Parts: sequence; C-alpha cells; structure tokens
Amino acid sequence: MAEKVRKFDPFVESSDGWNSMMLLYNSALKEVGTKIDILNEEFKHIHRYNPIEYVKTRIKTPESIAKKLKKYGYEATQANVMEYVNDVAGVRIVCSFTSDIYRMAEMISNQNDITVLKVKDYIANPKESGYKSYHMIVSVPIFLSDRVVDTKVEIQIRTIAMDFWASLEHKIYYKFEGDAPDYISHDLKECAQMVADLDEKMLQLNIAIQEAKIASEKNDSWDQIPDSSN
Ligand code: 0O2
Repeated sequence: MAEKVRKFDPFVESSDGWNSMMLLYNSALKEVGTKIDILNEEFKHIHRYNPIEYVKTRIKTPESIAKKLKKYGYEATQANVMEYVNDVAGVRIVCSFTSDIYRMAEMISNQNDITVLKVKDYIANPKESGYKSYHMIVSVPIFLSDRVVDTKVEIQIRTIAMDFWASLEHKIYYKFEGDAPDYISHDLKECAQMVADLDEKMLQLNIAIQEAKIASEKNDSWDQIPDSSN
C-alpha cells in the first residue's frame, strides 16, 4: 500500500519516523500542560487568585521547522529537528501580572522532572522592537513502552498586555515582511512603553486589592470581636 504523504514534506525520511517524532512533541505538550494546570490550581488555592488568564499550545508546521533549520544552516532532517529546533512544541502562558510570570517560571523550574535548558528574559531585556516575554526552553522525559526520550518544549510566559502587543507586532512583521515603515515601528515602540506602564499600574492595583482583602478578613475574624462577657 502506498505510504500516506503529508501535504508538504521538506524532510526526506519516512513519515513513520516523522509521526513518532510528533508523538513525542505532542506528549511533551500534554505533560507540560498538565503541570501548568496543577501549578495554577495550587496557586489559586494559596494566593486566592488565578495567575493564569489562558494557556495556548501549538506544534510548529513542517514548513516553519524547515525554514528555521535553513536559517541556522542545517539540512532538513529529523535528527536536526530534535537537535537544533527548540520550539517544535510551544506553550504560551498568559498571566494577569508581571510578578506572576516570574512566579510561574520559578514553579516550573522547580519541578524535578523538568530540565531548564535555556532562558531568555525579554522582560528584563526587551528586544529592539519593544518585544517583551519570558522564554524558557525546557526538556521533559517522555516515557514510551521501551525507552524514555527527553523532549524539548518552548514555554513563553507574558502578560495579557504583552500578548496583545506581540500579536499585533507579529501581524505587522508578516504584512511588511520584516520591513515595516519607520512610523509604524516607532508607534509600536511607543505602544510597548504604554504596555509596560499599564502592566505596572495593574500590578500596583492588584497589590492594593490583596492588601485590602487581608485587612477586611482580619476585621471579620473572631479575634477582632470584643469579649461581651466583660
Ligand atoms: P513563531 O511563528 O511564533 O513560531 P533559539 O533557537 O530558541 O535561540 P529563536 O527561536 O529565534 O532562537 O528564539 P526566540 O528569540 O526566543 O524566539 C522564539 C519565539 O518567540 C518566536 O518564534 C516568536 O514566537 C517569539 N518572538 C521572538 N521575538 C519576537 C518578536 O520580536 N515579536 C514577536 N511578535 N514574537 C517574537 P518564531 O519561530 O520566530 O515564530
């Protein structure tokens, strides 16, 4: 029977090998996704608010993987994908506040079976364009029937405001093929500053809300009620 052919196939090897590789990346996404869910629930339980607004996962397309390998100067082989492409499996965690980003990153790094291979802190060091996000390349063990394969996942953590900015910038980048007119790049940079200011303001407001909550809970406690027997 003829082998099922994928729509686009820049990779010369068998589709069986390709499917096995994708099984690993899909499993890694599930593993990391579950970990994030658990951490989010625990955080909600302890701090009484939900640090994660939403989580998105994606598997890079074969076209995009091949493009990245070409950019790095490697042949489009499955071995090169595993070795050199860090973001075949991607998880984006969108948080409410900047402080949650670092807390999430720390909680993820503290998981025993996760190895952090690389960190890029584009929040502390934004890109020239104004791009902000916290990136981690981690590896997670995938337990197959006969072996364990450490598989890479890229985790991007950012606030809703940073995500809004990045998604617009991404559209502009593609629209102008990386060569946007100066006034657009300039306006985008200005928006990046507004995003940073908004994030800071929202963080301060949240701190004030949390403090007010704690104060009102203290006032409601039994310790605060004067002893009527005296
Ligand atoms: P796509 O289509 O989103 O997947 P590395 O090999 O990891 O060192 P890489 O992949 O360039 O090199 O790492 P980096 O800088 O951490 O970027 C990884 C991803 O972050 C990109 O993936 C984008 O998703 C996002 N990103 C990075 N820089 C920018 C930026 O300036 N603007 C926006 N909107 N997103 C950015 P891809 O593969 O480029 O694209």
